[in-house]
Amino acid sequence: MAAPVIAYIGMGSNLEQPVDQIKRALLELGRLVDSALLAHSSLYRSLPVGPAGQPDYINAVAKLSTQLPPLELLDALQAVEQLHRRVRNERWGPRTLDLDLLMYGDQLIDNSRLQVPHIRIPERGFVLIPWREIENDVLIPGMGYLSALATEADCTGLVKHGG
Ligand code: A4P
Ligand code: MG
Repeated sequence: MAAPVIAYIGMGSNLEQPVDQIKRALLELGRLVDSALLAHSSLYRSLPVGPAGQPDYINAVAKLSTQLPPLELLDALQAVEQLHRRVRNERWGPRTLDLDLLMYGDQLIDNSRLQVPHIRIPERGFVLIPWREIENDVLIPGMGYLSALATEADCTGLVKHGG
């Protein structure tokens, strides 16, 4: 068995009761094979980035320990998306559940299916602020420290759900 690696997952939903979608997805992440859910952030409401006219998003970040290799973890995350009847239409369009592999240990991955760290981390307050809630600081390979990126993040319209 491979040694466990820490991975961070960005979660987003803006269709069909997004709060319930994210809560269910957290339970499913907790059941991933050869993995353990170590922590997760609060749920946040955020303004949509991408095509206009779509509903607000609910976003969260989860921390896993996993023995799955990166592409197997991506397969497992996409299987969870499928449980939520995710339909892929337009880029950045509305979705029942989006699970992005933000970071996988200290690895830099760039192949046809997977870029890690996720390339849009630095521009997304809805990822950085929830992430900072569960991780005081971490060096994101090739991007810098989470704390520094989070300080500069655009947080317009980002609010803790229920808070
Ligand atoms: N892929 C490559 N790298 C990764 C990775 N690190 N994690 C590939 C996950 N997947 C990765 O993804 C398309 C392909 O990216 C996958 O098949 C995988 O092989 P997708 O989830 O089908 O498509 P997508 O999500 O529409 O595209 P993308 O580029 O992942 O979009 P993002 O960056 O996820 O943006 N606004 C708010 N407020 N909150 C959001 O959560 N999310 C998006 C989606 C847009 N606007 C948003 C939010
Ligand atoms: Mg995605």
